[in-house]
Amino acid sequence: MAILDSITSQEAINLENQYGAHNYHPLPVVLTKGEGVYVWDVEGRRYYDFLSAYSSVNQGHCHPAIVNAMIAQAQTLTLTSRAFHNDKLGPYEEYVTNYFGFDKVLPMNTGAEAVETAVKISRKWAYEVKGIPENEAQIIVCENNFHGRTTTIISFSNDPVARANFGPFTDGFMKIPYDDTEALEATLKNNPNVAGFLVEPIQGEAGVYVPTEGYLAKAKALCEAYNVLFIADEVQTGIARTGRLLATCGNCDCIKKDCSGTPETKPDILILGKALSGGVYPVSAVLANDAIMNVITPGSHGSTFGGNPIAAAVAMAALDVVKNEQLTENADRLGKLFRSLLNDYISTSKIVKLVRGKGLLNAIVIDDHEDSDTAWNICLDLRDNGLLAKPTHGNIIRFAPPLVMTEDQLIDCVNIITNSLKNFETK
Ligand code: IF1
Repeated sequence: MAILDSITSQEAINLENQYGAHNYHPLPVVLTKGEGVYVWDVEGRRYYDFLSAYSSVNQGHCHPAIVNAMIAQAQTLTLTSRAFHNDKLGPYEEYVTNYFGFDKVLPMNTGAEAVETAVKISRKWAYEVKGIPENEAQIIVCENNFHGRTTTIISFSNDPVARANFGPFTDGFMKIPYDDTEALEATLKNNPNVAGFLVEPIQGEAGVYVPTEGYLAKAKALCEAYNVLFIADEVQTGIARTGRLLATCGNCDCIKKDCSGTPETKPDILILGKALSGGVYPVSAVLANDAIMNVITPGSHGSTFGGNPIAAAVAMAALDVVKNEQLTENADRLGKLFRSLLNDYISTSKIVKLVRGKGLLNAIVIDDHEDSDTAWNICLDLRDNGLLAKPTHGNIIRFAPPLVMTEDQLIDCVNIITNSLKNFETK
């Protein structure tokens, strides 16, 4: 059947319902175009995108520099597999390892693949370097984590919906409360076979939980003390989203100078995805220094598309945009303005409990029980007022616009958000 050259929103939704697996419950809006901070639906309505494809389009939708890099490479050489070398992978590997300050990178495609890769590297390091008995390695994770949807990753999730009827699960993971270094220390003290501690610097899906100041530094120090790998999943928090190049960067002035992270919180293994490509192509990466990455030998890990020429060209262009357009500084400045303006509203609100976040990764908590539909209805109202956002768990609405937003656009969005919230203050 010829692809329809124009389609109504309802027709598109009907096709998805009939022919697509029902693994999402999207907001009822059908998008057909994206540019910068805006997206348009098939009826021509324009919206501010306040989700950024879960922090993938930090550089704005269809950034010309990134798209042009993809077009140029796509017209030249798209994929060689790793059976042969190509002229883009080495230059990209040099570029991205220097950009983040690590010796080596293992290129993958999705965030979950990168998390799985980090798990495998940590285990192999535990057996071959640390000397943990084979098949005894443990990785510590946090309750309410989100690291992806593969069977091994949901094995260490505590989200019943993400786990239901997908067993049996993978062994070798221990859960502790998030933002709790005492629990981490106790677990490290009582378990000699820990390979690594896998943590989100901010728990995104759980509801944008920002840990207490010093948590990451203390966690890294404990990992060092117990010879355990500090593994940071920055798939969602990385690439300038939180007002630092990485959320594991400390509060130094790295946004003012070239810096490869703060030593006190620099991870042993860094996991990146999403905005590594500006949302143009699936690109993820695992970075580590030689003492860890050199456990990987030919044949021990791989991927057909991992490190392909398009991914390499797109990622270099996407990271260039972050530096050239000073997106880290912009996210830091506009994030502070966003939370300040929202707090002004919250001081008189009966339904919004708080706003929290870092940089342009923020969320508001609606003062309602988790399974109420208030947050969903607020997002429908926001859609009707020209802004797209979606609740994360029940009563929490995440706000994550592209980092290319201007101050005037942000103020316009805050007005849209507060006007919609006012419609629910009396309900
Ligand atoms: C969905 C949100 C969820 C991630 C972190 C790894 C991955 C993700 C910290 C896996 C992916 C996406 C997945 C998407 C919704 C979105 C998400 F937090 F960003 F909102 F689910 F929690 N680490 N997050 O956030 O990366 O394999 O998807 O490339 O699965 O519903 P991926």
